[in-house]
Amino acid sequence: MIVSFTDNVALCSAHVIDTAEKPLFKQADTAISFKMWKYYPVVQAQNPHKINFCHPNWRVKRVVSGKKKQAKKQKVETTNNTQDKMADDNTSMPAAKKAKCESGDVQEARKDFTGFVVDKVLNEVVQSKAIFVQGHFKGSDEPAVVILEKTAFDRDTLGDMLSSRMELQRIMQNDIYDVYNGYPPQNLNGISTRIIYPATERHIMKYTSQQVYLIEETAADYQNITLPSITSRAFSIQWVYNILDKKAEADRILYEDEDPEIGYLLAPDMKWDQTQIDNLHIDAICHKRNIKSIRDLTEGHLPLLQNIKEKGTEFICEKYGLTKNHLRVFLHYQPSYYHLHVHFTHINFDAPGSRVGQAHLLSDVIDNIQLQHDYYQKKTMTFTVREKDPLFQKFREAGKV
Ligand code: G7M
Repeated sequence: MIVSFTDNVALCSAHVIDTAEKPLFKQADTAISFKMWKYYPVVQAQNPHKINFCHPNWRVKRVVSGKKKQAKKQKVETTNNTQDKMADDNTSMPAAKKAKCESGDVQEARKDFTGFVVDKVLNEVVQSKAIFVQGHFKGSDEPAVVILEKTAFDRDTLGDMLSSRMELQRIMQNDIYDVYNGYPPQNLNGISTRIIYPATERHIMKYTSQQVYLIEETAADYQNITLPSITSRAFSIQWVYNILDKKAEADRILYEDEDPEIGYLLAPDMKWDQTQIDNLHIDAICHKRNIKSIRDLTEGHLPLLQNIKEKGTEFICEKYGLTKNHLRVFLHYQPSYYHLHVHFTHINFDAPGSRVGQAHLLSDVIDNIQLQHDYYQKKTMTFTVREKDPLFQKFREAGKV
């Protein structure tokens, strides 16, 4: 996409739509000129691949022309700062592939799974009706992980579903009991589909069915085993920086406090489809970039933690008509991504990772630090870890398991 700005005119060749899929500009493939400023002010335009419109329903659907490759290269260079390197996924990924994974670019949306080949089923969770598949796209030697999960019902569309639009095929009938397979209309029959491509060996391991272990990590274990492992083998946190820099998911940000010390933004977790409040899952991602996990938290971070707890809770409660007693607000230890973030989930939702051994309530974390300023530097932390996780291997090598 080529975008240039004068005082009040934006030139761009992009296919811009509103969320109701109504095209706003028909000349999608040709450069068009429109008085954006007057009617629809642009709030951010430093990144030519991302324009944020003031109108909340607007987004750029797809880029149809322009100097995409060149922009991509520049962006990778500028985002590869020292801190990014610390959190790189170092699992033997070639540099070119890594650059592709970690760029701030918005990739063009896929329309279907054309060319996808299933290689193996990594895991299947019957309770949540989810399946984790490894495969590849024809012509590519890079693996992909696809996660399919049946979504919760949307109460607002039940009327539409239980109508003549739902086809029924009888399975059995007995007295007053009638059982069918129902085939709802396509727009009510979505499956949450997440694609990780190219996936690293670590992603494949993460989604592979495996034994889980409980580990007790002393303060010394953290320094000697966990910390070196985070530095060299943790998942990339480029996606977090993309959100903070508004290179991705900018239109999904719900709330932002821009303060560099105590500020954060709230965005729906990737796993929440936002159709049901009962499985609400929002993440608070802090702006400060050097807090890896609970282990780094000291009393200096209390204003940040309190700001997340108070303002974040207040915002979510007001937006979704909840009270603070409806929310489970917690941090993970170990997290998957070592950039401090806090999970807000609905109390009715048995979210993955909300169990003992992984979740730490934010209010307890604040309280513990208030009781003792270096609580999390001293405490023995107990956590669950999967057998194929490199961290587990490190604890095993150290004779701790
Ligand atoms: O375990 P940990 O506390 O690190 O949890 C990280 C959370 O980030 C998980 O609940 C993921 O679903 C969520 N997440 C992971 N990715 C890659 C993304 C992403 O790209 N966007 C959003 N919004 N959430 C993500």
